Amino acid sequence: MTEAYIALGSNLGDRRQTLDNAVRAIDALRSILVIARSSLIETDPVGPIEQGKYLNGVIRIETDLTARELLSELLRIEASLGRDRSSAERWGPRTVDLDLLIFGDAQIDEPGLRVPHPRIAERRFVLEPLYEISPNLIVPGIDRSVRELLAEMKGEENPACS
Ligand code: A4P
Ligand code: MG
Repeated sequence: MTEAYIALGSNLGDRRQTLDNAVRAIDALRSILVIARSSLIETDPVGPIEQGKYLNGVIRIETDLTARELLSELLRIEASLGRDRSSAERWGPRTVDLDLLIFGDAQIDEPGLRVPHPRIAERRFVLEPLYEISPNLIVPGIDRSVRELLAEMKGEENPACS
């Protein structure tokens, strides 16, 4: 069994309903057990595209899937919840985004699969919900805890207080 973390995001449609449905669909798989779930927080959109606010959250799961199998299940669930990638621009609005953040202690850099998620340490909308459920989790490769990464981010934003 591997412990893994998945980021949830939505900024189109009934965001809360969609994310609830996503967690339910993940938990319904025989190969995945959802063991912790953060609150859903409203966040300002990050990135160059003007778009609505997001709801973001994180879940912790246990699974006997491989990282690649898990990602393909996540992509399948995104599609089943109505995410249409054909017209989607990168960083743009989406009904649901499921990102594989961390997969045990794995460090993977292959076409179509990068773990830990390459932007995990820069994103408050990921670190804050992760902090709520796993403040002491060490991010593989970066070798710092979620608590430390969040504290560093706060320092950066307001150097006078660091
Ligand atoms: N892929 C590779 N590794 C992974 C992984 N660890 N997890 C591949 C998920 N996918 C992974 O993903 C593109 C491809 O990356 C997948 O098909 C998979 O094979 P995507 O979700 O279609 O691409 P994207 O989300 O448009 O781009 P990207 O760069 O992943 O964007 P992010 O990082 O997901 O950012 N602001 C707020 N406040 N909250 C948000 O949730 N999200 C984004 C999207 C922008 N701004 C945001 C938020
Ligand atoms: Mg994504």
